[in-house]
Amino acid sequence: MSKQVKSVNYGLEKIFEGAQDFLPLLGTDYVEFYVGNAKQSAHYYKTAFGFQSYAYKGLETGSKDAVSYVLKQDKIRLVLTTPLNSKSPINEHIVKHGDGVKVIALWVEDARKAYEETTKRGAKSYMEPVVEKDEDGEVVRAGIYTYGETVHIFVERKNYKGAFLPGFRKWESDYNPTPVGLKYIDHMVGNVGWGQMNTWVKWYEDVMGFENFLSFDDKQIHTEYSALMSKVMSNGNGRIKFPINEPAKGKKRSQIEEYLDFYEGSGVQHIAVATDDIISTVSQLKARGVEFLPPPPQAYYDDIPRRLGEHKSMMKEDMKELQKLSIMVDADEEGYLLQIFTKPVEDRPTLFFEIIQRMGARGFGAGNFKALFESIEREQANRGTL
Ligand code: TYF
Ligand code: FE
Repeated sequence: MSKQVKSVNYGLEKIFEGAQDFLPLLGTDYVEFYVGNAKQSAHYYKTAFGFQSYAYKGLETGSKDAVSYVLKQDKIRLVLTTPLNSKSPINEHIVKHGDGVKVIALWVEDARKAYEETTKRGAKSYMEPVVEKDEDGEVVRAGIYTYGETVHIFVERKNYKGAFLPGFRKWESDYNPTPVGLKYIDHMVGNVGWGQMNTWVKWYEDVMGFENFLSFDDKQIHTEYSALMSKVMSNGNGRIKFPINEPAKGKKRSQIEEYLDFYEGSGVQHIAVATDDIISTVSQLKARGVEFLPPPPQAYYDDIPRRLGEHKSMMKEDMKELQKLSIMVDADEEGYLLQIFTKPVEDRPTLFFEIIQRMGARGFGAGNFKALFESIEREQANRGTL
């Protein structure tokens, strides 16, 4: 069992008992990336990650300045957006950050109220409430800035029966590689600059009504060369989890600093997607060319029975198979989890994906941090950025 968890606050139901949640969130609505070439990115996410064609807007639908492709796999919706001319403000985002996440959209009952409650508490406005309509009904959206240039858009779709949003049409394609078993977004992690973690922790508490659910300090998260700090923020019903990382002083450049240097600011570091069969999902992703971090050493696998502790007998997966795929295993008070991390999916060492299967555990794999960060450092050393 992991001994690295400093503070565990699993009783979220209790924290929120009695108190009114002023920002009820139903789930993640979509994640929008600003990219240099949405057509090719869409092909990558279909071919490599098993996403399905879902919706489209572009010149053919009257969208003159930008094209967006919407991809879907179970509950996950990705939107890939690219500008069609040099005047679009999307260009500035891409020039500065490279391809990356612009929008973490949150599904709400009442977008106007979500906007009012958060801006009243100090959120900086990105987009005042707008009502968009088509023959399938109407959607209300409003947005606020979070860390860096990243934004949260609140999406109210209770009076809408169309596929995605007004302005989009269904995207029919003859090319639809099979899904790989990705189910929903488990968490999305933000990297913020030196000394800014607690500012953003407080922002999520004050502005969004979130709670700090887990904390890891640099004494727990370090390797020989680098360190970082991380606090996990969760909304009231636990459906939305946003860990926030900040670099800490080490002998060499930590992966968080590397991210901040290459993204040129704070932004989304990784998107963790859940599967209920990680062996099948990861086997398919590898066969389709998704690149994962180099494997942890044998000693890491030798130590798994100790980390599993009392959950050892519960484990259904074959350890040899997990090791063959370089999947990592950790446990906490409530169960175990299986996880693995891709290499960055852009040429800049910025955004990457995590594949996670939770078998009762609600933690984030603290027992894997050291092995994971050492794998990342081997990659940094290869790039000459450690
Ligand atoms: O989300 C998490 O906390 C885990 C571990 O730079 C992690 O996935 C933490 C920091 C990091 C990479 C992974
Ligand atoms: Fe994670």
